[in-house]
Amino acid sequence: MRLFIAIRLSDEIRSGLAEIQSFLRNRGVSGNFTKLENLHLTLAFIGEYDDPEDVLDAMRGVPFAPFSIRLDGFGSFGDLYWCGIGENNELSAYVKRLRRALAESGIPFDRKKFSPHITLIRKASFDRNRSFPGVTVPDASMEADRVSLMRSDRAKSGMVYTEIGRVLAN
Ligand code: 2AM
Repeated sequence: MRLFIAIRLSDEIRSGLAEIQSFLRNRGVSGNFTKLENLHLTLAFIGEYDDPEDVLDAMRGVPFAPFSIRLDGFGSFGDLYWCGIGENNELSAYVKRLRRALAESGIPFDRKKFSPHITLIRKASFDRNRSFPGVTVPDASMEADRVSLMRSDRAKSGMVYTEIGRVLAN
């Protein structure tokens, strides 16, 4: 199964993100817009791995206190558009410890540098003769008090992400 570790987002954050998506859609940006229920913040992408219990054990070995995350910044990686998460020492420290625990348990994961973002549109395109619309990121934050192990499946209707386990903050 295809696995990743993520923070699931509050309704408030997701509706803020949906506002950005509608704004862009209304100004002529097209592409694969992430469905509301699929919006999440990935902390580590594991990929194909058939022992989720192993991953949960590694996650349980990394205790954390609840911390706050806030939407901040908008940008792109090529044709993928994202909304960022504000500079956050607690989040980066947790991700560092989490990734170390995965490595120590021999669980593979994508080692690309962690750059906290929520993907809003994949394969985005817009009329290059027009300037890209200026996005205002809504002021929205949430308390992260759990981290989820997610399974990703490709369905006819698109990607389906299912939480298959979670660890709670202390
Ligand atoms: P993305 O939104 O930047 O594509 C499920 O695919 C989640 O894992 C997405 O949030 C995706 O990030 C993230 N991810 C990180 N590295 C990935 C990789 N190498 N392949 C696929 N998804 C990856």
